[in-house]
Amino acid sequence: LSVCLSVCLSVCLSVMENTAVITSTLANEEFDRNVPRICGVCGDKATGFHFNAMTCEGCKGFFRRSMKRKASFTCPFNGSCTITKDNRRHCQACRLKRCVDIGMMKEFILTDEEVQRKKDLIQRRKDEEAQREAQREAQRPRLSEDQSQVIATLVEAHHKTYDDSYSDFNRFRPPVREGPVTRSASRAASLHSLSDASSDSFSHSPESVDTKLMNFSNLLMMYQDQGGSPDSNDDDGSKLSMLPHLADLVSYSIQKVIGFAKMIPGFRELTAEDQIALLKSSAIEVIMLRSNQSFNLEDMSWSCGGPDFKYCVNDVTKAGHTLELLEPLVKFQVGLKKLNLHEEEHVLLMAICLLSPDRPGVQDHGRIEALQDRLSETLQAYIRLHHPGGRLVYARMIQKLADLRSLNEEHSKQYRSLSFQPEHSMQLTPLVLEVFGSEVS
Ligand code: VDX
Repeated sequence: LSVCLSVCLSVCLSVMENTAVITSTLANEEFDRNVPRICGVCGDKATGFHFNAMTCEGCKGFFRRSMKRKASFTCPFNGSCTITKDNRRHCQACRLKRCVDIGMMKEFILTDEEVQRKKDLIQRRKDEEAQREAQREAQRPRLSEDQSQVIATLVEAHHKTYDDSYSDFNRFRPPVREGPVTRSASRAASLHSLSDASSDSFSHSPESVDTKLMNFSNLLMMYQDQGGSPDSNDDDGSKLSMLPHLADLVSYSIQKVIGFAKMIPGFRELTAEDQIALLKSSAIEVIMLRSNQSFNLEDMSWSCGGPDFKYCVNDVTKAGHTLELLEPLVKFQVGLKKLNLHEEEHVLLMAICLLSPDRPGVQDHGRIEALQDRLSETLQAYIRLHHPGGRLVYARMIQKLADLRSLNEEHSKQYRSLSFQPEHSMQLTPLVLEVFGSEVS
């Protein structure tokens, strides 16, 4: 109540100084923040400032009607009634006196025309604001129909080819992390079949990449029968104990990358030769990109369910790779993870990586560049419109593509040494041998 009084007081004073509006606005804010709005006349709930004082609707109407009627009231008592919400109708004289006392002024009452003009003005302002908002909305740049479609297609393609449950990993030859590989472990491992995984994502169209790579699914099974021979020699089993599992993981991932590539708009329309050239040169990069989805910043490992399918740097060294690759690879994963890409950006980046025209062996450079440009523009537009604070995101993503080139280079180097050793290359899959091999199609 004392706050209410002081506000009323300040309003009364300021009226005299002709700064009523400013002061009442200030006072109003004070009210909004701190005080329940109480009618200065009767103590009922106030609805705001009316004729220069904080009042309820009832006292507002009472004051206006009284002034319009030029009513004069006389108090039936001694002229000092206390006005409350409940008794305010009992003594009009004291109620009106109270109105004047707290600063209500008849000069503030609008004529009917003024009321109408004020209403019109308010309505016009509302209309104008709505119009401005509609204009802003219409002018806001949007993704083109085509761009939205590209994004939707890629996101769907990724969902179809990346299984967050990682349940297929149980079909890979099992990971072996400690001690020498036992004969039985090795044998059990080789019985795990990848043939299911190889068949599900392939269709039979004569001119596309899958037919060429399909030849190797037969080989894939032959290889496994061979590897599963109980007589095979495992003397060297303690070395590269993780190679069978990671080779199967990568082989499986290559199939998924192929499945993804086939759904990138325009990819299937390329010649089989160009499809293969693009896949062979980018597969490892796309695998590194997509693996970021399982990469975990807390423990710097790829976590694909349970302790078995959690891969740390040390595990990968047991597949024949060295820190020269793995250190920058983990750095890359950390940097990429910290970009916090939207899924839309993540899938566009993979598609852009795959459709790089500057890969060895590509014929139709122009066509691939055009496809990649379309994706890059879509990515830039997406970031501009949908990534808050994303000013630097595109540039950083392009830098990641550059990082991938050198990771690819280092992987190729290390893979070459691996594949030159028959006891190790025999642990790979035909698809891995085909895709990472140096033969040109
Ligand atoms: O995200 O030279 C994704 C699916 C999941 C898991 C995953 C992780 C990728 C990893 C972790 C995927 C283990 C080590 C890998 C790394 C990416 C590249 C790296 C496989 C694959 C190895 C350097 C690759 C070595 C391959 C080879 C032995 C043939 O798809």
